[in-house]
Amino acid sequence: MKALVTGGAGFIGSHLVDHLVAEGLDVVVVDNLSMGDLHNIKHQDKVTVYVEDVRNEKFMQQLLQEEQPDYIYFLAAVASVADSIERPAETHSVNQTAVFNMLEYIRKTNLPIKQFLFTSSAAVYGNLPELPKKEDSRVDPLSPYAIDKYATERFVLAYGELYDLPTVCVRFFNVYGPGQNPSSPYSGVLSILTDCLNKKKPFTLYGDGSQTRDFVYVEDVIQALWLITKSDTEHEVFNIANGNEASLNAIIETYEKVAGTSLQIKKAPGREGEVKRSVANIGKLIKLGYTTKWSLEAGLSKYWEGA
Ligand code: UD2
Repeated sequence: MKALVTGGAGFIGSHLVDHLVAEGLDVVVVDNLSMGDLHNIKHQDKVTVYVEDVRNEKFMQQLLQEEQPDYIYFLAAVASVADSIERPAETHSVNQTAVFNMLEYIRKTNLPIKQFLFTSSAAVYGNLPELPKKEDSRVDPLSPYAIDKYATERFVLAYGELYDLPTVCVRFFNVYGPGQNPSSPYSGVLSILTDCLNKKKPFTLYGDGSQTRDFVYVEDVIQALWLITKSDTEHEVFNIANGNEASLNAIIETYEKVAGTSLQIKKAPGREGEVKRSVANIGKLIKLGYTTKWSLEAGLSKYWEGA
């Protein structure tokens, strides 16, 4: 069996690649290294890596023909709401057009795939008050990023239904763990917190810290992705989260305890357009056999150990 992972040198992608290798699959990675790093992949010697952009349509078509993957995990994205607001046309070309072009090619050539998995985001839910977020909750995509993710989900599912393709979508909540790049102010807050605690740098807290998120350790995310693959599920959307709501203040307090050091905090006004509260219903995943193995405290301890 062969898997293609776009964005396979990125934070989540590289963990997935390592898992797929361990499961005995042949793995092919396409990554333009805009955020990713080949060192993130533990078993580089066992993986075929193409440093390319998923927007290179000709390249991607040739790759699909030559490699004939059974499983396709589309993780390549510009995963930043802020970037999508600053450069909507460019982020659209990655977050939607590249995915659409691949689907269209698979349809036209009848490429015999076993599963096409598209990775979307909790961003699609926007700021609506219903909690916890269920896959069939109302959506309110507010940024070009969220709109691209939602519209692409719809393409992926409609292509699945209309052309009998085995497609599935997942919505990541706040994923954290080793390998997350803390270099941008829009990087995951836990990678920034780790960096600040490690280097004794001040941490900028946006807002009063009462905003909540559903943080899920990357190993649980990989568990969820693999369960979805093994279940041969089609035409469904799954939240991938921990299912627990934690405020940023509570997270900081837990992390300080875990790290045995205190954080220097600088206060700043809350970020515009931010979601106030976020937590997922993970019932659909649980039905596939998902159990969260990493509480926030355990995940933070493990993350801190390796930091
Ligand atoms: C996450 C996703 C984003 C999008 C969004 C949808 C990540 C990294 N980002 O954004 O792509 O899907 O969900 O809702 O998963 N914060 C600070 N100081 C910092 C950095 C962050 O106080 O230096 C705060 C930030 O204002 C927010 C919280 O920490 O309230 C979490 O921030 P984040 O960027 O990790 O994730 P989020 O939920 O805003």
